Amino acid sequence: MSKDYTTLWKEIGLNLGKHDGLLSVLSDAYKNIYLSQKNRPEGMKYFDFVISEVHGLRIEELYEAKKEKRKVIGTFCVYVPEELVLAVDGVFVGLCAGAEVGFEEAEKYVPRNTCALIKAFMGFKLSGLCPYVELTDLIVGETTCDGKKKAYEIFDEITRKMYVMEIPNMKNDSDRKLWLEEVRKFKDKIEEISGKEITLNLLKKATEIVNQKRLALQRLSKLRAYDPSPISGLDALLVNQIAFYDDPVRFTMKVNELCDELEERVRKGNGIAPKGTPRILISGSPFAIPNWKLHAIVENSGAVVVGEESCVGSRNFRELTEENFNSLEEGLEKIAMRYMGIDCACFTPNKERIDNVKSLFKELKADGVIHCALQFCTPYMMEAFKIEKKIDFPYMRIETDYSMEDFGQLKTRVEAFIETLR
Ligand code: BJ8
Repeated sequence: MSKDYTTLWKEIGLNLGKHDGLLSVLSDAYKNIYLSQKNRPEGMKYFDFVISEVHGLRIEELYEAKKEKRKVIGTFCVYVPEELVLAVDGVFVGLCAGAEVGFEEAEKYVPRNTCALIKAFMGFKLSGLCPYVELTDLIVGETTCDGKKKAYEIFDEITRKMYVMEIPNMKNDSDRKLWLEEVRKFKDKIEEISGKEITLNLLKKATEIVNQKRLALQRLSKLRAYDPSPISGLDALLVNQIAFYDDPVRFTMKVNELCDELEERVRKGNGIAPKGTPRILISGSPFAIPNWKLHAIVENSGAVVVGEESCVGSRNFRELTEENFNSLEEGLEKIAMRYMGIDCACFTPNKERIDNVKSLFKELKADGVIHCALQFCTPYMMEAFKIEKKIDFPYMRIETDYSMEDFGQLKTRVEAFIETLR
């Protein structure tokens, strides 16, 4: 970290002792997993810096933003429309956590067999380790899976900051109407909390900013289709994770700079692994920071990850919001429509997801798919079987969590799978 942030962390109310311990574990993990990679693009230096300052400079930025009366809005899901938060000059941050931290505390509130993502965000808060939660003015949940729905009720008792958007389970006309109404209500809530009115121009500008971010991530994704891939899956995953934390305009600029460099690499045939290295598409539950386990296993087993069919991945940037609206109401409709296009496993039926896995496999010229569901995540565990029956390419299913206990066993299975692709 570039400086000592202890005073700031104390003021926010973090548990300083535990927090120091967390940072030291994370910094070791980052060195081992990320900084040990060979031939990384220069452009990754920015993202290394962001990670090193994820509880430092970025927190200070949020703190300063609050002093300027800007509102910090935390979320857990890609269904929450970022455009509306940016339209009031708010700061939009993801609150999902990807480490087995504070689980003992979390298990005092939720059953042991709750998915790791839920236990992690609760555990971080209950252990006084998440500066983002502490700085939020509003935390927006959504009625996706049952685990999240019920966890938000408890999280509200702990934080008193929750607002929950109702997300339908189907995509019929009546569901779309309900969702549009939810988007309208969210606009009202954001206006109320920020004390600012969302105008047509503000919404247009915000839509453009979010679309530019998605376009940069699409550009990065397309570059991974080359063989050899110019960037490792680990590095691309990191960029996709940081998309939920960084300032969107700065982030877009840095991703585009990275892509300029990757294009140059492609021209020179400079890949992260030799041409012909087995190429893996990972599909399934989201990978929140610092969940790098599966990517590390795959890339240390002689393959390269070329894409993530996940919310920390293509599900976050695949669709743009149409910008050609001429009234606020029309803008809200376009936003509602864009977000209803997301293919989370919480929907039924969810045929789009199978189609999207197939087309991503083809676009990225993958050799095999590893479907990864977090343990106890029923929607993704169920869809893993469904996808397997509808595809005709190499595929393996895994269920895992944030612990390292299954590392060896997973590595053996992944190595055997990669061997079949050679
Ligand atoms: S749009 S995937 S971000 S809900 S892993 S908490 S589903 S039991 S995170 Fe998600 Fe939105 Fe869907 Fe994406 Fe539940 Fe599964 Fe846990 Fe999950």
